[in-house]
Amino acid sequence: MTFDLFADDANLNPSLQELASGAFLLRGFATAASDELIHDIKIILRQAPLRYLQTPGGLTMSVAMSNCGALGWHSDRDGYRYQAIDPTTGLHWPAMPPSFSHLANSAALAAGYAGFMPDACLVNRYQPGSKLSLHQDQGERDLRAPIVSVSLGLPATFLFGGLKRSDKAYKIALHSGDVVVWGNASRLAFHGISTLQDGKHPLTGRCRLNLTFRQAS
Ligand code: MD6
Ligand code: FE
Repeated sequence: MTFDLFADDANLNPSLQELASGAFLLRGFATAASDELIHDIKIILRQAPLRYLQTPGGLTMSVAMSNCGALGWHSDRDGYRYQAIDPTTGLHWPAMPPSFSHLANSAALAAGYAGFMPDACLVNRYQPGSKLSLHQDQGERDLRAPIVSVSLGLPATFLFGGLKRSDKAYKIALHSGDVVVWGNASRLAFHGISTLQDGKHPLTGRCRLNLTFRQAS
């Protein structure tokens, strides 16, 4: 029998991988909940349809976005911000379903962040050819809270860099059900998603859906 030095303390949860200080990958953490999440995403997108936002520089993003929760993330020529009203419908964003807040809270806890109470959830849809350039998530008022990001459907390559845009970015394959929790020393790390490859997934068809939870206010 081999004696595993680290079995008892360093990694109690074998599906928890530390990507960098404060950033964790929980492989398959959302798999059991994924049918319920997809069901709830469909309801949200009927009330707040996916749309292609403009960057402050005037480019149209290739990832289609919507939101649920008290606040939604928005971008246009005037910049990035959180707002309570969906500019497409003029209504409040749909409420965050309990399936979402429960999953986000338990994933954060599993990564060592107790008491995570998201008030904003960005729903991202990537179709083949979509990508998200390297960026920092920094519009949230309190940077002590982590971000929780859930992948559903087609796989994607997550780019994870450092605190400077020029830092080398590592590539991490994200599959359906994987959750990334991101805080503390990594909270302002640059990150992005490489161009999505074509494929078909039983849960989503020809796309990847991503839920990104924040404590924005
Ligand atoms: C995505 N995710 O996975 C985009 N941000 O589609 C993000 O931009 C992200 O996964 C902060 C923390 C984790 C993330
Ligand atoms: Fe991000």
